[in-house]
Amino acid sequence: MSNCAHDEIVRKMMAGGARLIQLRDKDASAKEILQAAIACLKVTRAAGATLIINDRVDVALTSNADGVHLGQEDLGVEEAREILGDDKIIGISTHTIDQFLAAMETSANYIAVGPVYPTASKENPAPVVGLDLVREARKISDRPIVAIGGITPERAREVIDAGADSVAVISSLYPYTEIRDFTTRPDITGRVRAFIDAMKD
Ligand code: 3NM
Repeated sequence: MSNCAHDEIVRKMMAGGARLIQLRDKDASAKEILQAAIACLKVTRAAGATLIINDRVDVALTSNADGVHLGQEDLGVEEAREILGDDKIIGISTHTIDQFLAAMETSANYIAVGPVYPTASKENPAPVVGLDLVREARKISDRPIVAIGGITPERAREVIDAGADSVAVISSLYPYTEIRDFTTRPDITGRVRAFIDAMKD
């Protein structure tokens, strides 16, 4: 997806009400992802929103992003903390209760749980954890929980009711095929709004 304008997508998301955005582009080169991070940060900073970088602590550091999101295979939370400092947001993905418990022993600012539903956006995703892992995680932790994987506006309410504080979404905002095809112009702003409406108390 490295040929699309990430900052333009960020602008559209923010227009719909998104306040915490993760830059994730597994196909981008180091140069492309750093350039994208700098461009996206201009947009989020101007509006007081938050931008974190997926996987890449080096890119988060050099772009002075607001933080980084780590997978189980990435640098550890405390290693990232040492590099980025106490003021940055560090989140980590977990796929089992044992991984969640391990994440609670770290200084992670939030813990992601997933995939809650089947997802096509990730290569080799972990087995679907369902709402049960969200509920279990909520019972044992006050740490912000982010649910991820296959979440749609229709499903968002039950995810929040299960105990998630927020949801992380890719394909329901802009299917990968649509975003590469600039003729279809997905309504990213409208889709973000639909999520926020669905999750209102
Ligand atoms: N991480 P969509 S699921 C990036 O379980 C990612 O940790 C997951 O995309 C995890 O909203 C996932 O299209 C993909 O399902 C989320």
